[in-house]
Amino acid sequence: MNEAWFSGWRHVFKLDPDRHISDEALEAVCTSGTDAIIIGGSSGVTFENTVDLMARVRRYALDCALEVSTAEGAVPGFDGYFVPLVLNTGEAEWINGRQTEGLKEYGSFVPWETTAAQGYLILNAEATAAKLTGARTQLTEADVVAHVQMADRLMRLPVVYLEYSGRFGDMQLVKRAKAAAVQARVFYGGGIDGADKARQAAESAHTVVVGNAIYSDLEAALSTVAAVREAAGGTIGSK
Ligand code: 1GP
Repeated sequence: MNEAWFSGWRHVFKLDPDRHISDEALEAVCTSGTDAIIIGGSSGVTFENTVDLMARVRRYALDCALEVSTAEGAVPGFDGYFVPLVLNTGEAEWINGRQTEGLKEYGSFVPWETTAAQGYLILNAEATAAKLTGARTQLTEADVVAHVQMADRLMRLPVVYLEYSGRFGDMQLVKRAKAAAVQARVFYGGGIDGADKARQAAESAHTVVVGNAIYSDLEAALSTVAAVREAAGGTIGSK
């Protein structure tokens, strides 16, 4: 396991700059005991809405990272940066095209010590990110393991992200991905709508990401923090 700045994260809330969250809800999320906030979204992300949300999260003492999906939305001042590479697309634009375009413009400003690539496997065909990137979501277990080996062993990416955004995924597949990863941290996100699914995800991946539930059922979203902590053996922040 790598010792990167995010290596202790077990539970993460992901906030979308393009969606409204009240001050009260944001306070509840940021003081919930979660390890970190990731700010990111698949559409409607701008410099302005990203800065605005970062400034609001900054009132609280927890890590706040940006998932950089567009060069325009690359805002300075975060504790860390993730750059997604979509591994299961046939469109090179989403693997290295947009990333190198962004680096041509902003490469000299990148805080490399706190910037990490995420190897994304998008597995829900209905997810906005899957449609946007032309992801090949119908992967067998052998396909997933091969993608993890490519990301983890060949490319030595520090994160493999199994993304089911909007739908709860196949935990057996997630467990196989985690077992195949030697140095990468396996993130899981998608469809966690309460404690039970959060626990299952925590038993399958290193890091559990909860997004949509924050907006649809805040209490259920908050209950995922303790569920992940319990599945992790009482310590959030452990590996
Ligand atoms: C989205 O993986 C995250 O990028 C979380 O997914 O919104 O379905 O919780 P949900």
